Amino acid sequence: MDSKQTTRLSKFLSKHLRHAPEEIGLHLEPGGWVAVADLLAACAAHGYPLTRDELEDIVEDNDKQRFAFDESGQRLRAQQGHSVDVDLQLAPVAPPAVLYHGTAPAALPAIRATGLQKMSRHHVHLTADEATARRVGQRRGRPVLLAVDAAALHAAGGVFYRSGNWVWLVDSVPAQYVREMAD
Ligand code: HQG
Repeated sequence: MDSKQTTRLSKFLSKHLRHAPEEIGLHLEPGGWVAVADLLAACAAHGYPLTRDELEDIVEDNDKQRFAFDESGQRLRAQQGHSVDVDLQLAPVAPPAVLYHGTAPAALPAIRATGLQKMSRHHVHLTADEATARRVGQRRGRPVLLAVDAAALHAAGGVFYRSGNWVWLVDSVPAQYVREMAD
């Protein structure tokens, strides 16, 4: 499979495992899982046929490790990024002292006023490394890098989760924990 096809399939999987499972007749189980057999059948029925081996390659090669099989290999899920109501069954973890978030200049006034909000997703997404946060911000033009005082928010009762692909997830970050970093 060439990289164009892989990207096309990966986007299709992201869409349906994170946002619109019903659109192709899937239902996410607790944890966000779907049976691989059901997923392959649904993909084929909607114009995205792929084999189990091709799915394994997509999961393995994905640049952000967006998908993961369960231990049996019979179920797949998106590791994070959902907008559908799903309990990923992650355990709360103490975060590193500082986490980062990349955003766009246009979002800054609202973030200054109301902190980081999850918007259409299930959680606010944070990362432990600045470079990744910068890349996330770049999707919307010039990136603005924000540092989050995760230790203080955690101490104040903020509950943090870490997805299997090392994205840090939290319900919201009140403005007093957000610091704007210089370019
Ligand atoms: C902003 C991609 C106004 C927030 C990426 C962001 C990431 C506010 C946007 C993952 C706000 C939401 C998630 C507030 C936050 N007022 N705007 N109070 N609080 N925002 O896409 O974090 O390729 O839902 O800064 O790489 O950008 O899909 O979140 O700009 O890991 O795997 O509202 O999605 O990964 O945008 O990105 P998003 P995000 P994938």
